[in-house]
Amino acid sequence: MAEAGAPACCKRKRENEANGGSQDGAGAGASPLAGFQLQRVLGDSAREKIIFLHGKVNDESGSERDAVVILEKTPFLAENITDVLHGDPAPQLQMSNDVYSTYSLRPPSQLNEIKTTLIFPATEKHIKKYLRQEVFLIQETGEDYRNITLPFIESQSFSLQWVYNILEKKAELDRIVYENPSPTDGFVLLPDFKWDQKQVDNLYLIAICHIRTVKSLRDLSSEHLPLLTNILNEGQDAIRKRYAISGSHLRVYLHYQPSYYHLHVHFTALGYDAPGTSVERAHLLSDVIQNLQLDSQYYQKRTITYALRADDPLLQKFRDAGKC
Ligand code: M7G
Repeated sequence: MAEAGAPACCKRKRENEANGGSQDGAGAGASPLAGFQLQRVLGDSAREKIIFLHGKVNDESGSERDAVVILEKTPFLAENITDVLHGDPAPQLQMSNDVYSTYSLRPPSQLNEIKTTLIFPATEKHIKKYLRQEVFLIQETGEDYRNITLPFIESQSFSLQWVYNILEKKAELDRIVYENPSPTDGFVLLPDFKWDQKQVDNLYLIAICHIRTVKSLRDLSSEHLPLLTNILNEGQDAIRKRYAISGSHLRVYLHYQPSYYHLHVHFTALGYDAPGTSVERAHLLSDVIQNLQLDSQYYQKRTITYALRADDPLLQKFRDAGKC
């Protein structure tokens, strides 16, 4: 079991990546973003300063393919604030009243970065994932899981290629923070692609287990307790060493339903209101461990409540079965 990668320093890691240090080809060649033709806005949030876009991009053969682009304004870095305030052009006064005034600042481009995620080519399922939709709560019994959900996820799920690329060290190798290489009880810990790694306030890592037969919470039994306790203890330890954040400041949880059916665990900074932490989706790893210690078959038996989007074919399956 070894802590992998360069010494702890988000900033240095970033410079590395900017210089082409990433081993998954990031930065090589022209970006498909340059040819992105906007089709529609799938969703946005003024509060989170994020927008999800569907567009078309020509692939290498010149055929038009679907693409999803996510643009997100990044959090402020305390070390840059002086440059933002004192920058050129000077702040423009918008209004002034008594002790109150508002300004518009136009910081230099290097202080005005936008985190951009591209999914290309994107499938219909990717587009739907980011399309804002009405959601409905489902109560899935163990039997519903076996009769309705399992056949559905076996027939159509997102590709796990990106997960296997990480486990096989074909992608994101230089981003690995920690690895326990045991094929049964081991995992790889690395930054989630939602995190730009510029500040720890919105820290977000994922632990991906080596074992490939566990799809989700539903497949867990007491035989997985060594794996789960390794993820919790060694994951927290590695994050404390790398980012100086203690276990008591981390939210460690699984999603049910996940988007990707290969067991993985989310680590987010407790003070960060990370997407996907609502009670109808997030299951704290420490609770999962305790439940399995009480009953090895806990997650095969219990009813789990979660939300499904209006256009999710799984919701239709539950409706067809008269379950909602
Ligand atoms: P999930 O619970 O299956 O679904 O989590 P969610 O995406 O709806 O939350 C999968 C996690 O893996 C998410 O937090 C994603 O941001 C993250 N993720 C997805 N992809 C495709 C990648 C990737 O290629 N690299 C990394 N590092 N993280 C990813």
